[in-house]
Amino acid sequence: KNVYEKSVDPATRAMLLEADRAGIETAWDRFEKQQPQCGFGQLGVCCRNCNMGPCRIDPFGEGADKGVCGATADIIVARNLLRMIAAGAAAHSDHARDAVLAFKKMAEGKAQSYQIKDEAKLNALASEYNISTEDRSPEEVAFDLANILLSEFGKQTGPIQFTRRAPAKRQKVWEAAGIDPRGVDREIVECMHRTHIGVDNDPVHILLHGLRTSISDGWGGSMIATDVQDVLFGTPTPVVSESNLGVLKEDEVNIIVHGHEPILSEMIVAAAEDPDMIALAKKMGAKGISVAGMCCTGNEVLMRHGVATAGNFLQQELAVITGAVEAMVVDVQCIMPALGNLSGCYHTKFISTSPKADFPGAVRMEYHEEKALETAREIIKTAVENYPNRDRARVNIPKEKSACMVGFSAEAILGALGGTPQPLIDAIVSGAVKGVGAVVGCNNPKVQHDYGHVNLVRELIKNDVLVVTTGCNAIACAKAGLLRPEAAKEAGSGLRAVCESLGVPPVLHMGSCVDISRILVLAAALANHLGVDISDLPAAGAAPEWMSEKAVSIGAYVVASGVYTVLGTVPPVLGSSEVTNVLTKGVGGVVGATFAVEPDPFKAADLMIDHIQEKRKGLGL
Ligand code: BF8
Repeated sequence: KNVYEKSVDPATRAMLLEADRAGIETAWDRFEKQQPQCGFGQLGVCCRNCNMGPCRIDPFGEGADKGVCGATADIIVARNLLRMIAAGAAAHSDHARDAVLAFKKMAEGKAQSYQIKDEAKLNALASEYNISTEDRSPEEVAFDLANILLSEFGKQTGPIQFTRRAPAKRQKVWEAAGIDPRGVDREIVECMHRTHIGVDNDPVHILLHGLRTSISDGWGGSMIATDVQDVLFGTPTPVVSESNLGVLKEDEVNIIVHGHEPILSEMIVAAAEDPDMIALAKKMGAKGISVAGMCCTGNEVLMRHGVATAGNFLQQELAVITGAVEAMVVDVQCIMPALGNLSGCYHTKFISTSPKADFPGAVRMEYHEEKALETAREIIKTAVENYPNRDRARVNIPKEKSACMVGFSAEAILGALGGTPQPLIDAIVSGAVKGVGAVVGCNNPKVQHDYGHVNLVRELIKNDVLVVTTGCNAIACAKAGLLRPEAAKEAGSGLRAVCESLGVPPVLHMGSCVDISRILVLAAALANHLGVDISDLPAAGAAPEWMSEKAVSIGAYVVASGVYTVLGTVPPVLGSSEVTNVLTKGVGGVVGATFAVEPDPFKAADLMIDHIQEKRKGLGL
């Protein structure tokens, strides 16, 4: 493949050419070397769950049709999918746990770098949990809230509180199907137990537990992460910024924060503003210090502070290849271990900070809440002192960058509408806005980088579907200029008029991947206002370039919440016709929504629009 076939993004193309010229390998090259990828793995029919195996089922029906224990392709595929959901839910929810632990330390006065930034949200959460706020300091309230939230993770019986934010009709659906979740830790442990040799061997039963686990992520772990982070760092409101590799500076110390947890990136952003650090940068010959984000921690600081985003998942190596990054600072999730070797070819310091995540070739600067700002300062200092090592001859920053308006939390959207979803509902009823499309998820070298994202979103807005976005899709949209209010010109006339009257883009950036919980809250607000279930709304979801296990958990909880979801890359389930049928048809009878797979973004848009039209009819619109 040439660079044009690899990505639609000009900055990415430029850096891929540079990588070729410098003889540097990227994910695309490693992807090529993996071809042909293992057919058994792609179909999901390989089982490594015990040491009688590994076993694999012959998809052509000529060889083994059962593993040593007797597990069929249906059982193996379902079990493998359940383990993917468990891993994805664990990643989101363990992130959430760390946010709550930091929040608790803040409340105890043990993490002085953090404060309560959104007291109104703290009080709203306290009232949701019946925690008294009268005559009590915010920290006392926060302490009680932190303890209750911590206990939610391991709640053994009964649903956790945030799942009660779902419309009552949705909760009944979950109860009827036996998938109303308990605490996310319990559900994940049960996934691992059920998929151990000789436990759960009914594909439908296994998949139902997958839905249950995913709900405990979306309406549990992920939602806890979002809400606690909002209390600690502020609930996002609209802010303007820039995106793509062109945000890196020729004459400043460039620091990239990459990963997922704002607990770290917030402190880096704060420490970079320290006048002593800026003075040191000047002493080193730089004009200043510039922090840019990557992936979801980038989205967190973009949403709250307008910190520019350097790119999405497949651009992480390219950032180093610009030769202009003094430090690539990472915490957890979606960080390629390849960054270690790659940084060694440049002057970039690859700094890992999480006690949970180590990488070959990384400098470890472990990060603990008690000394948050101190560690952040040390990290900045390391980056600044690395500036003189920058080899000017190797600096190659692509010029491309796009403006973007971001920061559309559910609160900000409702606020912009005057505190009630009614204006949006009126626009949907009048047909000016046909419905809402939630487009999210990763990059994947199986797909031309950003092609699926940008084309699907363009097609939706052209057809008057308002798009809400998170994660790497949001960054793709930012780079393509779709997060500017002027992008309303690319929308159909109805959506365009609505956006222009509100001064907002037709694609609303709602945050990181844990912030898909914001989309759930917005969907619940719309459904409750109309007195219907989420599955009745003219709404559809999509993940055009997904690759991570987190995305599998997200897809499952979005469907379990009643939203039809189109995947752009094929999940490893085609080895089982039963599992494939359940996901694309049968599950509809249980939760009122199904999955579809459609790699072509134009056809995917058609599927979503058809679904939206059908739901409009159902509502009599
Ligand atoms: O959590 S979209 S590649 S960065 S997994 Fe990862 Fe996928 Fe990007 Fe954020 Ni989400």
